[in-house]
Amino acid sequence: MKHNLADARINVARPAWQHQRLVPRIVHIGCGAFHRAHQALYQHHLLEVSDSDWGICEVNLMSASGKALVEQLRAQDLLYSVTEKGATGQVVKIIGAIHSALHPALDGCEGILQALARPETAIVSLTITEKGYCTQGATAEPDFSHPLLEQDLAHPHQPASAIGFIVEALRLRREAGLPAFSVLSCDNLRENGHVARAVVTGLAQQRDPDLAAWIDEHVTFPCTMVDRIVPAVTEETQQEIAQLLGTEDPCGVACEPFRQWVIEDNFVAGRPDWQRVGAQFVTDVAPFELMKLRLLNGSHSFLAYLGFLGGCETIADTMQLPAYRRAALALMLQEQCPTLSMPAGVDLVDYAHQLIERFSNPSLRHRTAQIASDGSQKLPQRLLDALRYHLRHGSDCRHLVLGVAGWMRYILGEDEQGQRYTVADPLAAKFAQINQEYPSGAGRVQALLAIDAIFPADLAASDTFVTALQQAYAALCEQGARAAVASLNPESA
Ligand code: NAI
Ligand code: CS2
Repeated sequence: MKHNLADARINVARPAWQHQRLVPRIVHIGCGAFHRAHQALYQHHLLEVSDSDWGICEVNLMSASGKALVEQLRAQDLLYSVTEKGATGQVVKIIGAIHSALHPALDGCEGILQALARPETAIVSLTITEKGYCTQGATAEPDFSHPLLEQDLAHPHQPASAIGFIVEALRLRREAGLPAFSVLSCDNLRENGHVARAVVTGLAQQRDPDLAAWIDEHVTFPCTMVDRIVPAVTEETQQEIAQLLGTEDPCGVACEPFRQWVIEDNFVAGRPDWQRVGAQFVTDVAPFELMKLRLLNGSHSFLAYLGFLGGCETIADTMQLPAYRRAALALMLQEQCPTLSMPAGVDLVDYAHQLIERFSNPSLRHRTAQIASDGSQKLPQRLLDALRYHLRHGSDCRHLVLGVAGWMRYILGEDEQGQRYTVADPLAAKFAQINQEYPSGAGRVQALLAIDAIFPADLAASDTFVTALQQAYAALCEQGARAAVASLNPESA
């Protein structure tokens, strides 16, 4: 069935402009749920209030689902809906910021390289997940043994990774005498722009040091802090969206009302005036990034592992349990906030309380299992960085320790009722090997701590940390997640 939001009987206003207005000045790689509810929506709002002509050429590189989304967007005139769901109601918008949509299986590598290399392209933005940067664990160093980068180096004109496409496109631009573009990472990584710079110039260096030097001189890699809770779309969500719209929208997404975007203002070929629609341009994103990655994402991961093991399907379910609510707030205020130094005027206590309210949104079904995925790529910036701070200062970090213990227990792949489940993580094979050899006990904790792609050597060698972690892991396995969480703050139980 053709889904055409441009002409179907729908209950929502369509974009007031014609598609011809858009010029593809942005190529976005990773047209996932978050991008559709965040960056593309910001651009849509800018198109509503200005004469901007910036449009987005969407590129999905991975998986069949990425290809299906591109085909679906093309089938519905590149329109899709965003449903913002608050505790008291929802707002549906039809987004008209997409100029085109590409996938290698439909357009070939050359189609995507042409889009990246054409003169209009000024920004290449990314939401390719933490694992999409093909780094060596939590470092910013490219992992050249990664299958995607191996393919990029073996067939540089037919790249496989997002990084490989960017390097090859920059080679083509340089050869054609065209200017460079900016690379705008919108992924949940600390110093995401610096990570993008390191992997792009690192891969280029392997191919051609002169190209690497050109990239280093001419391409900018602004850092960003991005924030909007956008759960993966479920069948139930799709039905809700269809009800609200009056027609199905397989590209539709649902999210919370809150959105925030803090961007380093460092663009070599210009940028949209996103500040007109709520984005903040700053010279130093780092404090905002650390605040968000530690307070929001750190407590998200804590709640995901301990909530899933405690029988909570969603984050909102964990907020119904007083011990979990207290633990999340204590983690933020007592163990994450002391590690931060914010510009004047930022109220971290208020931010923490707002996060608890956001997590409690009953209309968003953000699954603990989704947040629990890819923990090997998330733990360092969400929990381990703050842990290292507390070990240096000799300060209490029992919530952070239990969060790590919760991750170690979760990746066993069996819940507290003995039900098996799949652990989604780039290191899942490594975990399965350890699970086989060490299904329980202190040996298991030691074997996991020895994964240097996750745990820095100083942390794994800290007697204070290892002792606390062994005790927390043993208690978690003996008492269960709910009791272990309750024991964190017994005085206020
Ligand atoms: P999603 O699963 O809907 O989309 C993931 C996108 O990344 C897809 O387009 C997929 O094709 C692409 N991708 C996956 N692995 C890749 C790889 N190795 N190379 C290139 N592309 C790859 O997930 P969603 O919700 O869009 O999240 C994506 C990222 O956005 C997250 O990992 C995070 O970094 C960031 N983010 C997500 C938020 C959310 O609440 N969902 C909020 C803030 C940031
Ligand atoms: C979540 C994030 O899936 C996860 O790991 O913690 O996607 C979270 O929803 C966003 O960072 C919120 O901005």
